[in-house]
Amino acid sequence: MNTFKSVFGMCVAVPAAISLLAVSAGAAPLMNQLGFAPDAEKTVVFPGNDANGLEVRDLSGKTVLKLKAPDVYEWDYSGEEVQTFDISAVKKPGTYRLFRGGEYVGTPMVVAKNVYDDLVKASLKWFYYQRSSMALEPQYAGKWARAAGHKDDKVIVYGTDKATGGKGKGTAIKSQRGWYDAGDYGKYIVNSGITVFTLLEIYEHFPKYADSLHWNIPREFPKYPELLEEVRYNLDWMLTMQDKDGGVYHKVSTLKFSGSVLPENDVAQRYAIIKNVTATLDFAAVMAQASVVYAGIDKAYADKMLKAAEKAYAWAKKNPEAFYKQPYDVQTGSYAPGDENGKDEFRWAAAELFRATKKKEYQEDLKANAFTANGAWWGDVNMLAAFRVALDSADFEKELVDAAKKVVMNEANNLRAVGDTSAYRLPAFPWSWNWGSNSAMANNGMVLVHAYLLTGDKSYLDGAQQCLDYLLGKNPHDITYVTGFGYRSPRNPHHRPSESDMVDDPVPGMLVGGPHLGKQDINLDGKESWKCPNYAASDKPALAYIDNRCSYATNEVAINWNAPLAYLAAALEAIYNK
Ligand code: 9MR
Repeated sequence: MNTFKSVFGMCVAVPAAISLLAVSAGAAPLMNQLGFAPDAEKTVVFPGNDANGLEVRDLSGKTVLKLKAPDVYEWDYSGEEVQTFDISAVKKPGTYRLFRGGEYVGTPMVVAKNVYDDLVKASLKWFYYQRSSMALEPQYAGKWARAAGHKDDKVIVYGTDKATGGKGKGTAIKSQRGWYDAGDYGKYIVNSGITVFTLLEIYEHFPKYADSLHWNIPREFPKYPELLEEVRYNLDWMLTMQDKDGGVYHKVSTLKFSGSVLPENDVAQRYAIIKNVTATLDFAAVMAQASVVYAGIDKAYADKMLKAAEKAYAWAKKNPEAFYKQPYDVQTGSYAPGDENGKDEFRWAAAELFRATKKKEYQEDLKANAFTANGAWWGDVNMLAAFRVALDSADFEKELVDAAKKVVMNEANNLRAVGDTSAYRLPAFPWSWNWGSNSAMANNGMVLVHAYLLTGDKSYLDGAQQCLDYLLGKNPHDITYVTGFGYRSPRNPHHRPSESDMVDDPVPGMLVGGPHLGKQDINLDGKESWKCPNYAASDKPALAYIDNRCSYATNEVAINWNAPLAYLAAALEAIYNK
């Protein structure tokens, strides 16, 4: 489809001479509340329609930039008329104030190196806060310290006990460690797959930058870089999910979601639920990737992971139709898209396994399973395969590398075209506005970073900046969507520990899901009083958000959403400040 045209068509220019009537003088600017690197693109959005230009003054009061009022454009995703200024010319590190019509508007704007370091650290530290099976000690967790929850030393294999249709007491396995997925306490292999991949990509692309950061977590493997220490906590759990025959269970969870309680108080029986092909392939892919990343620091662990990856792939080849179907008595997350075909997971696993082993058979499988234009999200991992092949081109046949590069660059070019022409300067597609829309924006940013790494063309980095700007305040709600960051941020995320710990501040560093029109958690018929008030009345996707813990569809948090936020912020820091 022609994305450029369809989205460009929504951005209607209003004739300037008629519309510039200064009807909304004094409106506050929407912008990245953490600031910008000196060489970054810097855009500021003003809702409304104001004849005044913009002045940027430094803290001595000196005007460093003066711009005329730009044309007014409408942003279809919010229905607003806005004016967007490009203030990239302000490059000197410092704190600035914006003035319109002689009045100071909004909050200060910062230009500096390392403006996102704290964000990168907090978004990674959050994975520590999500650890199951262990207590969080005050020396690491501060006021968010808590007792251990979910030991997971006796998880029952679903279907083997009487409660789930089996005959006896059930087969128990140990499935310890690992991160809670989100606001709930489930541990899901499919979602762990894309999350671990994304975190390891930070290490693969920006190892020096990753090593320069420390975020105070307990050290079990002091020789590991901190990021790899954190990721190992989840890899160890993933390894427990592989059965002897190589197949991998979909998830560990209770049958129903728990109430809003602390981990220690969610004591219902947990199950290892149903081996299937997509979980097994996602497992194979990240184990193969991790075996490459960890090889230099822990050969024995890397070998163990590679063996597990090959065994998983072999199981998947024997069971290509074994798709996950949520049993009638299980209500926790399903992580199974309706249109499942397994091709994208096979593609990704084959790409990772070929890089890790150089065995011909994996490359042959990859050649027989052409890239598509889809991804990246948990439900379609095609783009992860494309990233791998496009950026590790030395290993793969040229034909495959060209195909992978084409997929990444097409997506990046479509995004860039939208970013440059949309009223908000946001590279988003109509289908980006879904459950977890904020992660779609972060994943779009990741595509743009990969395009930059492939070409060195800064315009892709500008596109990635636009994605991060949106998440950090350049949005109609004028908030950063990350807890604890910026002037205004979510206070009431759908996150059981934050809801039940009696600490006023939510756990910091969490990216909430973000606006969309799915309305799954709205009390539409008036009969489900536990659901949310109607926050989506206007039918504009970018507005459909509520900072209320009732909103599991817009205000939950999740590991696969934080990981691309961390990647995007880390990439911009590492690239601009190298
Ligand atoms: O991120 C998932 C989203 O794409 C789905 O539409 C939604 C409904 O199935 O589920 C989301 O994932 C949730 C998971 O099922 C359970 N843990 C919380 C996740 C974030 O809301």
